[in-house]
Amino acid sequence: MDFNLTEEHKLIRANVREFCEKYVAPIAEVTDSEPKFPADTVKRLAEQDLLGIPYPAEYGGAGSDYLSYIIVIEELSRACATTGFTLECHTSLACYPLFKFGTEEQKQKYLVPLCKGEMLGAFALTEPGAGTDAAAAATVAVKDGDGYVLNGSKIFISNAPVAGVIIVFAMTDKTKGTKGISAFIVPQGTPGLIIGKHLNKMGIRGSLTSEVLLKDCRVPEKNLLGGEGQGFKIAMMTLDGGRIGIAAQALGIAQAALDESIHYSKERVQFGKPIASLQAIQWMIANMATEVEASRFLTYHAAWCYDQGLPYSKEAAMAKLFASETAARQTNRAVQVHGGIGFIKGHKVERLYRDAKITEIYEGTSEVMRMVVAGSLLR
Ligand code: COS
Repeated sequence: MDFNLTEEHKLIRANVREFCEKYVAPIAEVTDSEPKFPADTVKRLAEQDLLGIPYPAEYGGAGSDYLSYIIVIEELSRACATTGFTLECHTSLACYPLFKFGTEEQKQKYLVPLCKGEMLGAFALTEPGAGTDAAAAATVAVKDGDGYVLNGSKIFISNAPVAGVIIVFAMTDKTKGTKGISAFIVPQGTPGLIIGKHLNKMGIRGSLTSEVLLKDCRVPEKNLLGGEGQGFKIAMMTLDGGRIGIAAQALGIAQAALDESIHYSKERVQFGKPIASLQAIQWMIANMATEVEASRFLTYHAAWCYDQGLPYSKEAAMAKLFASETAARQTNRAVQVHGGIGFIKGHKVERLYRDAKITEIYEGTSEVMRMVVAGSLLR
């Protein structure tokens, strides 16, 4: 067993860290406070060939492995959780279903421009009445001649306002439950596709999240992704990979909380000495570092399973569960180490504290992660 990263992985981390120091960290505060979508950073990521990291070069990707992609998300999120998530949502939730289930024509038309960074992608599954119970979708797609007409509403759809294409899930046969859901490729600008209200979030504030409304939105039959009734399986498989991405985002946030706490505790003097010399602080730092390292092992292991072609649904759920709860705990501790200053707007740990929360919720809550883990152990 070798716990070392390869030279290639180390190089990717070093390059992305340099990129973050130059372009991401300096605008992270403004990205959060205004809030402002980091459009220039996304352009720069595209120039660095980072918008389709784990997909083959023939589809415009970088042809790297999943672990490389996970390291990039971790490093971006360490500097700015909004930026890490924007890339994760695009790569895991929009590109993956096209790569895995798309026809060659669909890949050429949509996956290639997504991976080249000519447009961003989004994934529209959640509805006001169908969150954790994803199979309760009320959005319908009715076959009409050589196409489908979609009607319904989606909520909490990240990247939707800036996406060139959205993967939309809708019921084609309500009588069949999970087997009645289908996935559709809906390009921005399709009549009847309406980007609704922008949602004002607690954290990852620079990422754009909105409602998506479908009003007699007609797509051609060739925009059906996979077969009719394949939608739930496509969504679940897509989310399995996405959960490793969110684990990496949480890992980056937790690492940043640890970095800030180490730095501050060495500088801050109380009782005539740096607070790092106090056992209360040392124990907090030791606990933080241990849990961050455990998150990293779980997350990299899940990515390794993906790369080896092994099952990774349970591993992804464990990684996301542990890394997201670790991020929430560590950012809380980081604010505690900082005291009053950590509670003030504009301080990095105040932002990290808010950014961490969503990792316990999206792409499957911690409760769903426990269901997936228990389901795989007890079946
Ligand atoms: N990969 C492939 N297929 C999967 C799968 C996976 N990871 N998970 C479930 N399936 C299949 C099952 O095999 C089953 O197929 P069969 O009927 O052929 O056996 C089918 O999907 C239904 O599975 P199940 O009965 O487990 O579905 P449930 O409705 O009980 O849902 C949970 C299970 C709660 C785990 C699922 O709905 C879920 O993950 N919800 C959270 C959704 C989510 O993450 N939302 C966030 C949206 S993006 S921010």
